[in-house]
Amino acid sequence: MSNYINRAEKVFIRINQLAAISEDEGAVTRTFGTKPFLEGTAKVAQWMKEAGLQTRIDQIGNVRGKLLSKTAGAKTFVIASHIDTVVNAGKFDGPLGVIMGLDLLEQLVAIKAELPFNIELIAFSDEEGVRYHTTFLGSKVVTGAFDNALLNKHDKNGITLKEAIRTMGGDDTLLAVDAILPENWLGYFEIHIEQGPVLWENKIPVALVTAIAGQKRVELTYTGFAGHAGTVPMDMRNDALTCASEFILAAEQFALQNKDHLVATVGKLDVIGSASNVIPGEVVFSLDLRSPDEEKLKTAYQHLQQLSENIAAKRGIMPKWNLVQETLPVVCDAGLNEMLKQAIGTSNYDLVELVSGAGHDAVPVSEVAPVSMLFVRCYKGISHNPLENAELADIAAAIQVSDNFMNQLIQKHQ
Ligand code: HGY
Ligand code: MN
Ligand code: MN
Repeated sequence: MSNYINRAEKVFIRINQLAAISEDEGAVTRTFGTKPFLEGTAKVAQWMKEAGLQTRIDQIGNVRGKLLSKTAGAKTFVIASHIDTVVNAGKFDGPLGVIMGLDLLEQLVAIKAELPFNIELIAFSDEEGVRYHTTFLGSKVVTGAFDNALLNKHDKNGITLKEAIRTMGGDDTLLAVDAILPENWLGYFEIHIEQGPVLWENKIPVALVTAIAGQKRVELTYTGFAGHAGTVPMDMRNDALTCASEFILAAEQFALQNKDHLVATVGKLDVIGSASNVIPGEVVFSLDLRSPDEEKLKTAYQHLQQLSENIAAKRGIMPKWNLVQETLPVVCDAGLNEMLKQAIGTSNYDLVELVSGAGHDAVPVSEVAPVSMLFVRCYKGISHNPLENAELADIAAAIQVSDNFMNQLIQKHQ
């Protein structure tokens, strides 16, 4: 176990080095295309090069390191996660999977493993979708699913995704060239903190992910009528913010009544032209809906859309409902999961199988390849929060399981 602890210590050092590269003093924020983001990709590229991987940064800023097989025409097994973060993030969500993947490849290089397939380590450039409010930009390029219409999306400063790519030094006309063709994929493995409390509560270091919840991201705009806070009587107002507040609490109530299969979150809300003495005339806010059950997600979406219209009509507000992004629930590959199960058993850890409520780059990858994920126990399940943390022993355990998993995969394809 001491070897795994030593490797886990090196993972921790790199986690902290990457976390120190941030847009915000004293916090971890590295969003797509910013200067700290580019410093972060350069750091990861440097580690990959030092590990002896064939390294490049692709047109959308993914950092990619390849370990080649000597077998002609060998397929590619991808180990990946993301290195962009939410605002005021934790250190582990994303980077842990990339840095542990790097450790696995360093180990294979150290033992001069004969690879029957190529392995590509990828640090995806935009899983969170903070800047352009649409996720998986990096992984969609690698899977060939990138929609060029996204290039015209504007960020809050009016900069298009196309401009952001070009500013980073990328060429948006070559994005398709960066895809791994469907026939060349062998499979996908992503290590990620659980971002939930199950492993923490049960003091178990790792879990196998059986499925990933589907999600729908909506942008709602409520348009009322701005007015003077002091002169407009309460019963003569079209207040966009109180309308949004009624809808938000109703959506929360609905999700609570369906909490066994549904979560609903309003994470962003902007009062346009806000001032303390102005009745809000326009509000723009987000709605994030998730469920592992495709049908129930659809029903909840339709119910809440109707609820939004009813509340707005009652208050004389004009509602706009824009579905920004949606992904179907994903089932992880049974064959890869069988090997992960064995790896967990051989490493003498209890088997825990979880559905992921969080989205991951494994979602777009599941369109072109069999996917597998290993969750690592994290402090009280906290994530998207600077308190996010993981323990050395749990990371060491995840390294032990992942080593075993990779060895099984290599033996299977020898
Ligand atoms: O939102 C998510 O589930 C992920 O953190 N991007
Ligand atoms: Mn996240
Ligand atoms: Mn993540």
